[in-house]
Amino acid sequence: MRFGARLKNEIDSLGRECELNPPRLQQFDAWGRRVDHIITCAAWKKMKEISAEEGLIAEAYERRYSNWSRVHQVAKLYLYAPSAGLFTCPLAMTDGAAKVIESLGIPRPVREAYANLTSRDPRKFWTSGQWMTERKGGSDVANGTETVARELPNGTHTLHGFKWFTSATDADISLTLARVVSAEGQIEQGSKGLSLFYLETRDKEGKLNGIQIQRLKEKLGTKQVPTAELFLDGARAHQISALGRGVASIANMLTITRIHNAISAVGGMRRMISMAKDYATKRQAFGKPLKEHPLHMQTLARMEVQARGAFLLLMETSRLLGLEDTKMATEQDLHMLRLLTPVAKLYTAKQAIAVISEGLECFGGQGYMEDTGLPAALRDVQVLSIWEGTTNILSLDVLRALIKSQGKALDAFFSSAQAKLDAAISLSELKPSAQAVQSALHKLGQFIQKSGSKADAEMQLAARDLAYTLARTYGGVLLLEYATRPSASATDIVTAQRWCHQELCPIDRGEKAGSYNTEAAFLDLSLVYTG
Ligand code: UCC
Ligand code: FAD
Repeated sequence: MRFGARLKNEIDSLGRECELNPPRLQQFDAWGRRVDHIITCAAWKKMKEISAEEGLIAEAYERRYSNWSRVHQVAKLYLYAPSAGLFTCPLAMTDGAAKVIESLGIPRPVREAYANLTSRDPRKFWTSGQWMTERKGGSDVANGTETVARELPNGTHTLHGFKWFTSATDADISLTLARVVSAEGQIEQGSKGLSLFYLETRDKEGKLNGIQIQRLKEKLGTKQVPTAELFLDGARAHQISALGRGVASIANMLTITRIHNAISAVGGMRRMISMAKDYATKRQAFGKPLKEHPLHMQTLARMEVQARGAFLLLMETSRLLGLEDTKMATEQDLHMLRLLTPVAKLYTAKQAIAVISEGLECFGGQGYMEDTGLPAALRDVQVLSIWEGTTNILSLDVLRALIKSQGKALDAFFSSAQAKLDAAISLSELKPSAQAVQSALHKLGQFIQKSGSKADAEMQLAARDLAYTLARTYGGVLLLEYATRPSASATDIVTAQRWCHQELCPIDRGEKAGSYNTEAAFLDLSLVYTG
């Protein structure tokens, strides 16, 4: 109640102010000295204070509600995100940095940082960046990273390189990747050459730590967030992972930020649907409110089903993360968390883009008008399928998770799905939907059995359809489970039924169409480039 009131009475208008007063870069002071100062509006600064006061990061680390602390935090962030003026972006990375530091045992050089990242005191609270992308590539980090780290006699390092995308660059600290130069002056290429570094962006006097801000990015959306190109020219940094374990060590950050991405996707859908619902009660067309036009209601109902399924995917992933946080997760939970994180990120991002685009249309021409604030929602949502790993990269990450677990992640998926489906099968109104999911799972199982003989390149061709199949079947499973509660409403049942009416197993269609073999790959290439 209290937080809801704060969102309505204070945070929502601050978020709008962030949109209207984007950050700018002051590169020189009046005397021509290079200062590289990112100027943000008062509302953006206030968001930082509010984030601390509300414990938007702290909640997950204080563990007041044991394994449910994460769900509590995610629920709060879900309410906060659509009003946050994109302050959710630095919060995601702050949460990710805290998780990485915690998982490394909170080593001495980052003890104070950890305390600040997880503080409820606005005077102490720090935010973090996540600098992984360089000019040569953001997906292929192993080959794209050119930044080098030179060791100093005291064991710290200086970083030298160029970071092509750095969001919320006004952050207090950042985690970043670099290649350590050996005593012989050698560096190792590829993933094994990358180590993880912690740095503070400014010193105690506020001077940048060996960093030049080249420029702020001119972006389609997320204009509230300063996103910069950075030249690291001797930035002092602490190596916090073992040598060559940079990617594996920052993976915890990726898990957290990808879940935050899903929070924003689902929160964004919910906000747009709420506004469109309200508008439909007020706007008249053809002599009656839009609400009374069945075709318009069908449009909104379809958006609603997508948002509800996405919400459960998000919350289930968060529940699993809460178990992992508190070391209460079973082996099955850990496999499910690893698998559902990329699935939830990639799928909810695509759903949100579609739902929010449809949502703008629900307002007719007004949906296209800047002063309604609606177009910003569409601009901002578009990034959710790009940053923190594109749809294809996350689909390949799903494959990575499956392969690395040697089948255990899929076993976990099938047994978890089946356990949740059992109750639905016994209810007559849900039985056909549960059977549709079971049939999709069966076809998925058949595909997996056959895929043992597939070459790596063929499996890559199947990766996106595989990820979509996991998202749709598991979304169905969760909606069915929800609809079998004794207190389930009639609309909970209809939601589950309608979700299960969509194509649940794209991998089966793709397989039958012969989409995953070398001939199909050749045809794709010629289709795109010939004629
Ligand atoms: O975009 C960014 C910030 C935007 C602003 C913040 C928004 C937050 C949302 C807020 C909403 C409002 S930051 C940049 C994000 N960049 C990416 O996401 C990179 C995309 N590329 C990938 O994800 C790739 O898959 C890579 C870079 C992770 C692949 O790297 P490698 O080196 O080719 O991968 P390897 O060799 O397969 O994996 C190296 C190790 C392995 O562990 P070991 O060595 O123990 O076998 C992998 O199992 O890392 C492990 N690993 C993982 N572990 C790789 N990925 C993962 C994973 N996802 N989870 C666990
Ligand atoms: P590329 O890797 O060049 O990808 C181009 C296309 O090729 C994509 O569609 C991709 O899916 C596809 N592709 C690539 N490889 C494969 C493959 N093997 N198989 C199939 N398809 C493939 N990065 C940070 O590190 N920190 C930040 O704070 C940050 N902030 C950002 C803010 C914004 C607003 C944006 C837009 C980006 C930000 N990024 C940040 C960068 C972001 O993470 C990368 O842009 C993203 O990971 C993609 O990398 P790329 O741009 O190099 O695209």
